[in-house]
Amino acid sequence: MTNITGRVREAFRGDQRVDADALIARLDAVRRFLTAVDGLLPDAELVPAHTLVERAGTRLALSRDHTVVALAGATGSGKSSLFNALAQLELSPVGVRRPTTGVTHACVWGPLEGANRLLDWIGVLPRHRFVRESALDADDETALHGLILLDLPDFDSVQRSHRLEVDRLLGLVDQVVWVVDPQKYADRVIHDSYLREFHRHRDVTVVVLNQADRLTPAELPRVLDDLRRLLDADGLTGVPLLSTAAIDPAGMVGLRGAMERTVAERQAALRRLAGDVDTVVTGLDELVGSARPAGGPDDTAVDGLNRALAGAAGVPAVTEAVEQAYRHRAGAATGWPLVRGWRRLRPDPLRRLHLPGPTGDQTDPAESLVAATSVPDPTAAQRSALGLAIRAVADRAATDLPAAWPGAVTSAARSRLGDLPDALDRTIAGTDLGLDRRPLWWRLVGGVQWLVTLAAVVGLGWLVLGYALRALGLPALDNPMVGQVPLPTLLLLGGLLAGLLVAALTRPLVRWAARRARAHAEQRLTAKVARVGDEYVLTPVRIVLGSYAQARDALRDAARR
Ligand SMILES: Nc1nc2c(ncn2[C@@H]2O[C@H](COP(=O)(O)OP(=O)(O)OP(=O)(O)O)[C@@H](O)[C@H]2O)c(=O)[nH]1
Ligand SMILES: [Mg+2]
Repeated sequence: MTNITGRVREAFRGDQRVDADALIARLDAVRRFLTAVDGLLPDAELVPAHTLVERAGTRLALSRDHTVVALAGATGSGKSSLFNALAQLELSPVGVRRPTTGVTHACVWGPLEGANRLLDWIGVLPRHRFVRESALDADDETALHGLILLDLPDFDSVQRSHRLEVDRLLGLVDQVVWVVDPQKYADRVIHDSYLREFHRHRDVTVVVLNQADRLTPAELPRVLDDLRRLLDADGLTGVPLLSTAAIDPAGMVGLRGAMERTVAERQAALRRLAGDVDTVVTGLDELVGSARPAGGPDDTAVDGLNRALAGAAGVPAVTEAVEQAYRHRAGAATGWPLVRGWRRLRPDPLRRLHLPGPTGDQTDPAESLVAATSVPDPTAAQRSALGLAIRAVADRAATDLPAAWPGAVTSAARSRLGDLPDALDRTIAGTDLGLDRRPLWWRLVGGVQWLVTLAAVVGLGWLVLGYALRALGLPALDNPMVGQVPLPTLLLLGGLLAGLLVAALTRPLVRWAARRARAHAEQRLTAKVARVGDEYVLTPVRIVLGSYAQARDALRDAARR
């Protein structure tokens, strides 16, 4: 399985510009992904993507002209001192008591109005917002117009609330300046818990070694080299590393220059969000992978499903009844008239199952709400065979999908299981079993049977009449002879024999036609039952496979830088 997010470029992009429209397209792709997987993948896994979509939308809508830069670091590293030095005002208290800064302070270069909505969203209280704009130094500060600088509390604080505040803000700001000092620059907390986590945000990360004035000129390059080595190990190769001295204006030149470039580029917000998209896409990769989505449920599994559905729907019982009913009805129509009445007394095997119901395809089975037939309920074995067949359809459809999906496919396949028995019953009831028409040959044979019976009756009457006349001593009837046999006797015996003969000859024909009727009914029932399977089992599976394909395409688009 090749990794979709292999496409997310890991290389440090440095000066590479992020196109706002391309970023919006990537965010749209993440949104499409979320729509596609809604209800199918565990919500917990989707939280970062939802957060990103929501945050990015708000950030871009609020202001693209401002750049929010946070000064983050351990307590005492000098964040507030750098904040004040950049603002050239004592805005954020600097102290000896640790930690000093408990709430985030903001300084806005340029008019505050435009920045206020952004600061409301970021959550900096109005009393901690300052404006760096005065008539005297307006020109000096123009290079920083659009900068919103934040002085964060310490992330290694004894105060848990400080850490929570820092974590919240690090998710919202456009650029982070990590402030370390010569004593604690190698501290594990900053490297393991923070810097390493930011490796996808290298192009909006700056590291500052503050209090450089405390090092001798010989020590400074050694410490910077050591720090660079640690940053490389954190995955932050190539990020700007500066040394500063908050107490000395000359020691602020490098950082100020870096800030001016960031503000001038107006890229930090876009780069930060692009990094966020990279992170989210990489996190989602495992959920989606790059398996080719199956075209649809597998044919063999579908055949198995249709067989199991036919069994559960009682198709064999119905087709058996169709064959019996055909024989019953054909017998009643073509049998020897003298025993037809007796046949009619026996119940019709189809009527016993309350079949056929409404005939033909005109009736939509879904419209009839009550169970329509008396076809026996599926046995436990048939029910479990159906369960297994549905499972097999789901398993085969999800074979190549990543681990998060087979569960969704199986749930979809089983989602309408409870409605299946009624749907199957209605379908059986609504299927034209082909027994409504009385074939012409039944009528012909039936007519012949009536004729020969009539002949026998006439012969019998004639004979009875002759016998009665003789008994009364009246003149006998003149019986015409056919060969050696008197005509009335021939009519009676011939009629009886012919009736029996026709019945005997018709019987194999009826049996053959009954088997054909059964085969036709089986074909129709199987097709109808398969349609139910398609609607109740396969369609939900196809919908999930479609969602998978959409999610995969969307994630691929989101990965494209
Ligand atoms: N020598 C020297 N001292 C500095 C420098 N920056 C800060 N300090 C001192 O270091 C101490 C801590 O500075 P702060 O700016 O309060 O540090 P912080 O990072 O804001 O600390 P918290 O608010 O507690 O997180 C203060 O006594 C500062 O005067 C620097 O560049 N050089
Ligand atoms: Mg502080």
